[in-house]
Amino acid sequence: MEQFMRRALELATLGRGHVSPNPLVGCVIEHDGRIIGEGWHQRYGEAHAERNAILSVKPEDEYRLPDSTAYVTLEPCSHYGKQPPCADLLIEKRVKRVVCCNDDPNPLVGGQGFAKLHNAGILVETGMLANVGRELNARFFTFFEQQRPYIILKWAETADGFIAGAGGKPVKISGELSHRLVHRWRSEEDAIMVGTNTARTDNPRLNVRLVPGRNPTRIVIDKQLQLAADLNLFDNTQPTIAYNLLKSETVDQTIYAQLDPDKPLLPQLLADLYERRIQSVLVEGGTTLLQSFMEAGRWDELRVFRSQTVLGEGIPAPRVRGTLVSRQRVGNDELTLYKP
Ligand code: AOF
Ligand code: ZN
Repeated sequence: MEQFMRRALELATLGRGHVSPNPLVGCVIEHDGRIIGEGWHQRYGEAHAERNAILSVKPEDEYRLPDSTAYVTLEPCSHYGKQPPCADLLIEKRVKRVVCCNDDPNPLVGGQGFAKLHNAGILVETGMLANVGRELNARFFTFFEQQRPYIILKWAETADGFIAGAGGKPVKISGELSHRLVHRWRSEEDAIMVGTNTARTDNPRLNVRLVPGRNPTRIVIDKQLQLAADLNLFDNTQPTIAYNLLKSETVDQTIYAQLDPDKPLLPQLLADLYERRIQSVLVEGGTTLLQSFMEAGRWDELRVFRSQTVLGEGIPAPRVRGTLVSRQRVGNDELTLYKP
């Protein structure tokens, strides 16, 4: 029954901001139309959704488990990671049926959770509200299925289409509310990335200041290692990965990662971020970098702020090649979302 899965999906969202790089997972245990247990994955490294749901079952309801259905938003795991396998727990408690939204794309699990349950005689069903489940864990699915992080492109442009002043001179474009929203986005993704020119002309800190939340890893492209060492990006207050063509070396919190100049850079960079287990990246500019993600077709979301400011001249915003998803006002700015 979909209503139980909807509840499990709602519970899963309670883990947002605390479980990455793990997926958001919720679980509801239903007996004869009544919920007898509920749980969700609350924090990275801690108990999975299924265990929390089983633990919440009252002693007087425990005898009902063999006649109950577990609604889990993701295939129960089959491996020993930071936690023991959820499939084993469901088998031990002898639930009758397990219903899921999606198969786990993590190769450590990938189908083996369902196989374990099935072999133990538990009825298994998957694909319920599958689209909602995939949307919930878009970063996790993109990461494993495409072996690269989920890419969010973001910029702010003036009413006449510029993202910076003449010669790249930084100018204030979007308003205070938009600014705060960007800080919240920064706190929600694993990493933020900028190109060489933006690092040099804006000297950004790329941290989370205007809202509470954790700082992401910073990523910069600096092919010839020409950026000045006293830029905020290299202040060692949070990790920074500097992709370059010259060396691999780690100094304090700054990681120099070397790419091969004879191969296309973007695919190498994405493959390296995959190796480093970075599941999502917010790309904040400038135009060249944003454009290269769009041209390579390697992006998942685009968020554009348009302000009422008029500049007259400057660096033009990249050309959008995507499908419009939504439009909303943020203070005096307009925020438009696109998908590929
Ligand atoms: C589940 N239920 O609630 C979650 C699952 O290191 P571990 O033990 O925490 O395992 C992490 C992996 O387990 C993660 O990559 C994903 O494949 C799965 N997450 N599985 O059955 C849960 N969070
Ligand atoms: Zn598990």
